[in-house]
Amino acid sequence: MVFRKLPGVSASGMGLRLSQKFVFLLFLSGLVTLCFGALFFLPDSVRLKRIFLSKTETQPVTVGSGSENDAREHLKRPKDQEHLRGMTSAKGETSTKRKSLSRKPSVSHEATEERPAGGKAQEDLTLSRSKTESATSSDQGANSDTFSFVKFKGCLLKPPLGRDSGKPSDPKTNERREKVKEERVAVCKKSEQGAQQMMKFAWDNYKRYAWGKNELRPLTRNGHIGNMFGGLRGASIIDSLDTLYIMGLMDEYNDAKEWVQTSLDLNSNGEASLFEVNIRYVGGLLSAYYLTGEELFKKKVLELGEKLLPAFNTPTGIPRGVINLGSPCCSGTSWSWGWASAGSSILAEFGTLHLEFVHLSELSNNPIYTEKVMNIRKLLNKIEKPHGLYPNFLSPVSGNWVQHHVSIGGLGDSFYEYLIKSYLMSDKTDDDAKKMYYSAMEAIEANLVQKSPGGLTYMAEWRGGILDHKMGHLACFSGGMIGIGADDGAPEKRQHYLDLAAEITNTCHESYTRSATKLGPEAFRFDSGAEATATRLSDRYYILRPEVIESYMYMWRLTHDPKYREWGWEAVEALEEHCRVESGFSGIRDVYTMTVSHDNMQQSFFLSETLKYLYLLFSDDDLLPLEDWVFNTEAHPLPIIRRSCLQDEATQDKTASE
Ligand code: DMJ
Repeated sequence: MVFRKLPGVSASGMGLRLSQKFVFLLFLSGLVTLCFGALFFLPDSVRLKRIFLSKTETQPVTVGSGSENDAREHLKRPKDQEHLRGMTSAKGETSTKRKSLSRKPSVSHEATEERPAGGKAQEDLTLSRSKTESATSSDQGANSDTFSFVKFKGCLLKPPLGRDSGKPSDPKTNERREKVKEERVAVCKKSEQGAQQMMKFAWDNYKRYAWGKNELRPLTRNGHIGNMFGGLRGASIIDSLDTLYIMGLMDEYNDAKEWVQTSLDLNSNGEASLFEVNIRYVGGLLSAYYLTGEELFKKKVLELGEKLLPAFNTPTGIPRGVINLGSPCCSGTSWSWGWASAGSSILAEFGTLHLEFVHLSELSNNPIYTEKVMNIRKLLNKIEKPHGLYPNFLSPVSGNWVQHHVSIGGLGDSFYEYLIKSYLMSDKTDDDAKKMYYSAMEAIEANLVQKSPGGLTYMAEWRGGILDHKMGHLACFSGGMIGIGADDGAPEKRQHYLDLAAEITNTCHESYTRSATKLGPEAFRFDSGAEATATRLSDRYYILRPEVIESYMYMWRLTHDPKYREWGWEAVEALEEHCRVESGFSGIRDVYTMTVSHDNMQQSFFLSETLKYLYLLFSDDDLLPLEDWVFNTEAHPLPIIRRSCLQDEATQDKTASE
């Protein structure tokens, strides 16, 4: 730049007029500011930048603001972070992986249309799935306060779908797995329908006859809406998203996704169960998001989560069971179930929100969801528990127990499940949940666990001190639950818990083998000479429930005892023989008779849970590894939150750039 000499003014500073000096200084300071500002635009690796800018300025902001962390006091730092190092081996590796992922072009779902077949199937599958995953290319949270999907993926120990989508090396097991998923294995007894196997058959019929409704009525070939979800629709679609995805049924997954995009209406008027909407819709959308990174699912689940909050507006903060999500007149009003005594709320309902709500806070960066469920826990911790047990009914007004009925089956079940899973999902930092779970287990063992004269271990129900020697099908999830909790209690009790888990699972298997159809009844008894059989007509039905198979799956993963896969296969054969009808799968009214009567309902949890657990049972353990995922009570996988890793990510970024 050339400065022209002004007439009559010497070039020396002394010769300049005051106003000229001022202009010159202004120009100089502008130049300095410009040069310094330009530093921000240099790549991270340029030395000058590192000299001039402090550490904090170069680090991207991570998930979890101060206030959010306050609300998550229970999520303390893990005791041992060594395993996280293994995950990222060289710190730069994570960062590089992340960068290359985010460079992928954003491809919409038409890229996933090819369905794999034959030998190249797995390769194609991975490809088509990864194209779907590229929806994350514009990772909105990568450098902001919002959730970063890419960072989250970097904190998983293993790839969610395993090396080869969980394909087992043993051909017989692989054949069984294929049968649970779709076609190709002609072992079906009803040969006409044999071309299409379980998940694909169930899904195709739902799509054909009940698309957009909540469930399929497979005999009458129409849709069912019911009254559990208020005005919400498409329960089978939301419940199937993750199952379709992990099975690699990508055309079907894309149809489901498109329905969510175009037709899922969350402003529906009607009486919805807070619990059911949470475990199926919130759980289903969360899993779909965490598996695929599709922003659509995140957007929808956050919208829905917000609509659930008014249910907590009670004197104690214990939510009521029913909520209206809909029209401007009634949105957010909530009330208790008419059948629940004295306007009470139900333990298994308000106690089965924790996993999903913690993830809602994670995704929204809003602590309110975690606060709501922590408040429930606080109250439960405070009140007196008869013999250390948690009764099933609690008043949301007074915060007191309403009756002394205790059950690990219906009305109580998933409350216990969510205690141990909250602990596991917090990367084993949520010590309150841990304490509550193991002391509840002690009380259950002292008061409910029984041995029958024939040597079967079971969980009785407790009515104010009197035992009812009955175990519900629902209670059969507890084999798996006790199994996954075995490692983290007192070390000397590890084997004891594994044995108890195996015994309960065995009893539930007995309830299946002792029926004519080899499917288990809704409830079985251990009195008046009965051993794991239903004695009442009203308990003889089977509605495609998953709990027994769920325990097989966990016990297989924990022990690798082949009997669990054999038991799972027995269930597949029984389902095929008795529950498969021309246009889908149906529950049956009496498991003890071979001339079955169908109930004309393909429950959405059949697609979400029963078939998913069967598929996982016949897959390698690296498909949704338990080191990274916990399943919500509707079998929707949610990732373990590795707080320290999410925070360390920023450091990794910086180190990588040096
Ligand atoms: C599912 O919706 C869930 O597993 C719930 O926790 C209990 N009942 C059904 C399946 O039986």
